[in-house]
Formats: sequence, structure tokens, C-alpha cells
Amino acid sequence: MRTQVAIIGAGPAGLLLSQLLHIAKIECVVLERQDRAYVEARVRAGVLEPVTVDLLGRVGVDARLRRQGLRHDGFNFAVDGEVFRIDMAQLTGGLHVTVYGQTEVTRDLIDAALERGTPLFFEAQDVALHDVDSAGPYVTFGAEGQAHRLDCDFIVGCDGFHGVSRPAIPESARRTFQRDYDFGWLGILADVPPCGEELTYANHEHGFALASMRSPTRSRYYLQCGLDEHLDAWPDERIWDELAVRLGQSAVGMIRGPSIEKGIAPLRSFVSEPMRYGRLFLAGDAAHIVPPTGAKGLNLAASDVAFLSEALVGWYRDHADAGLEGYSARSLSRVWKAERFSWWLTGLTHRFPDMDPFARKMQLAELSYIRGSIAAQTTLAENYVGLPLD
Ligand code: RFL
Ligand code: PHB
Repeated sequence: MRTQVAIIGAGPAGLLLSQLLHIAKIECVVLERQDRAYVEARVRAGVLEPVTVDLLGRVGVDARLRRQGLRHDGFNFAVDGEVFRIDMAQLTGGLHVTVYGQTEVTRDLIDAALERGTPLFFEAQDVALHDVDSAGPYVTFGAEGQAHRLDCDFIVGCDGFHGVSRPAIPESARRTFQRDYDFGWLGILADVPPCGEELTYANHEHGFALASMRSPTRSRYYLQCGLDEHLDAWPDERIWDELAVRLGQSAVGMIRGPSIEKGIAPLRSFVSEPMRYGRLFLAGDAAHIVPPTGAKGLNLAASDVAFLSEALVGWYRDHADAGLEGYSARSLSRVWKAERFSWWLTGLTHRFPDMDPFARKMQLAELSYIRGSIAAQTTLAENYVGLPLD
């Protein structure tokens, strides 16, 4: 087989890139290790920046998002149970985020890809990258019992943190920056109405909590928990009780119900530089991870592929390689700002194992300062709603 761009991974990054290339009439093939049902069922992010919504509109995959996405003009902080609101729209000149699950984004993009005839191989086995630093890179993989070789001009690694693309760059040619946190998030999904109209991020002496949602009838909640904790120790009733404590005022009237999904995810800050090696480009979680506190992971995957598709269009249409040369630096500039924001918001809202009473007072003072300062709220709001695609 031969194509122009081989895309590894059918998460948001790979799928959105395939559609951006499709409208630019650049051929691609997408190789995904998991089956379709698995990819569509993975519950992850839920908050889309305007930049991400615009990109989905640009590829014409926003009909359901426009109908079912929830417009959020603000969000709340709960500090030891007491609530105040950040009016994002007012602070940013009218911008807002959209609550629409990553599962829905993925489903919409897969439907569009299949409808438009984008070659998409699910259950691709043993995907391996070859000669990435030559002008003739190729990918080998197994599908439906057969071995395949896919020749291409470029390979894009959109295969997430545990994928095979980043390790295809020699260690001597990349540098990693990493911070692991000593806690995780226990997340639950339940078919009950959310406890408020907007999201609430809670800093409580027991630890962080977040009240989020997927729709007017489906709630998503998170609790900070220890990395060594097991789900067995967290029956639904204990989770609801703890949410009520940490969310305080904002959980008054919270409706409880059986969880339909439950899991613990570790928190990590990670960047691998550069995001290019020869004819191999990395995008999304393959190159960088943020802790979910700022809701930036999926949005960064989208901005990476926006930059990369622009660069590839420049290469194919105008035979210009300046875009490809500049891709890594351009993406990383936005990535590092989101890394900073996610790290800062994590530090502001979580309970750290080594936190002494002074450190806790510093968190409370900063939250109190934000509550009373339009300047501080503006900084927070412009980062939360997402920085522009420079
Ligand atoms: P993805 O979504 O991980 O997709 C990568 C795809 O590549 C496939 N793959 C391979 N395919 C072929 N060959 C291989 N060898 C392969 N190895 C892997 C995988 O099966 C998968 O389909 O990366 P992408 O596209 O860069 O998208 C990034 C986002 O998914 C990610 O940033 C966010 O979901 C992060 N994230 C969250 N972000 C938020 O903003 N809010 C959240 O609440 C939130 N929760 C989460 C998360 C990430 C999690 N992970 C990675 C474990 C919760 C979890 C559990
Ligand atoms: C979610 O709804 O899954 C969600 C929302 C906001 C975050 C993280 C996760 O910051």
C-alpha cells in the first residue's frame, strides 16, 4: 500500500488530522490498535475550547455538537465548601467552552471518516515504523491475519502516551520533561442530572473534587485519591458521601445514582521535545500529557493537528517546507503554556502529601485573591477558555 500520510492512532488527534487532510485532498491511512467499540467507549475529557469547536466545524463534523453540546459561560470554585463563580464569558469578551464528551467527538469523527472513505484500520497489530529519518519512511502492521507494508511521505504518531511512535525517535534526539503527582483522580459517570448548571472545582482539606457533566441527564464526578487505592474500597455510596463533603454548598441537592463507569487515572505532566524527527511528526498525547485539571489534553491534541495539517498543506500545495520545519516549535509554544496552566491549577486545588499548614494557607490565600481580583480572574479565564492558535 502507498499513501501520502500514515497516521498511527485513531484518538481525537489522529481522527481530526485525517479529516483536516481529507478536506485538503491529501491522502492518508489511519492505523488503530484497538477495535472501534473500544475506541468509542473510552470515557475521558469533556470540555472543548472554542478553538477545538471551530476546528470540528471546519471539517464539517459539528452537527451533533451544535445540537447537543452544552455552552458554559463560567465555572465555580468551592473552597472548603463555600462557592464562588468565574464569569468566563464576561472576562474574555464573550468566549465560552462547550461541554461535549470525548466519546461523542470520537464517534462523530469515526462516522465522518467512514462516510468519506478515509481508510481506517481498526485492530491493526504490531504497528512498526521504519526509516523515519529517510525520504522513504514506511509502516508495517498486521490486519485480518495478513502482514502489510504502508509506504508514505510522512508518518504522524497520534498513538497516545503509550504508543510506538515516540520510541521510534532515538533517545539521543529527544528530551523529556516530566512531573508525576503522588495522587490520581477517581472518576465516575452516572445517569443523574448534574448538581449545578456549570462545573465546580473544589479545594477541600480532604482533597480535590470536580463536579462535571456530559448532558442534562448524565453527570461526571471526580475525587482526588491515593495512587495505591483500589476501586473495591470506593463503593458508590462512599463516593457520593465524599463528593457531598468536598463540594459543600455546590452539592446541595446533588442527586445520587448507580455509577455506570468508574476508574482511577494517575496525574502526569510530560513533554517530549522536539515533536519531529525526520519524516515522523508527533501530535497529542504521544508528545505531551497534562494533568486533567485544566481540561487541556484533548484541546492540545486538536491544536497540534491544526498546526500540522497547515504545514502539510503548505508542503503539498506550495512545495514549502517552512511549515513542517516550524511545526514543533509552534506547537510546543502553545503546549508549554497549557502545561503551565494545568500544573498551576493542579497545585492550587489539590492536597499534596507533603503539604504543611503554611502551604495550605498559601492555596487558600491565592483562591481568596482570585475571588476578589478581576485581574486574577481574567488570567484564569483566558487560559481556561484556551489561548488562540498563534
Ligand atoms: P489518545 O486518545 O490516547 O489516542 C491514541 C490512540 O492511539 C491508539 N494506539 C495505537 N494505535 C496503533 N498502534 C499502536 N501501537 C498504538 N498505541 C496506541 C490508541 O488505542 C488510541 O486510540 O490520544 P490523542 O488522540 O492524542 O488524544 C488525547 C486525549 O485523548 C487526551 O489528552 C485526553 O483524553 C486526556 N485526558 C483527559 N483530558 C481532559 O482534558 N479531561 C479529562 O478528563 C481527561 N481524562 C484523559 C483522561 C486521559 C486518560 N488516559 C490517557 C489514560 C482520562 C484518562 C484515563
Ligand atoms: C470532564 O468532564 O471529564 C472534565 C471536565 C473538566 C476537567 C477535567 C475533566 O478539568
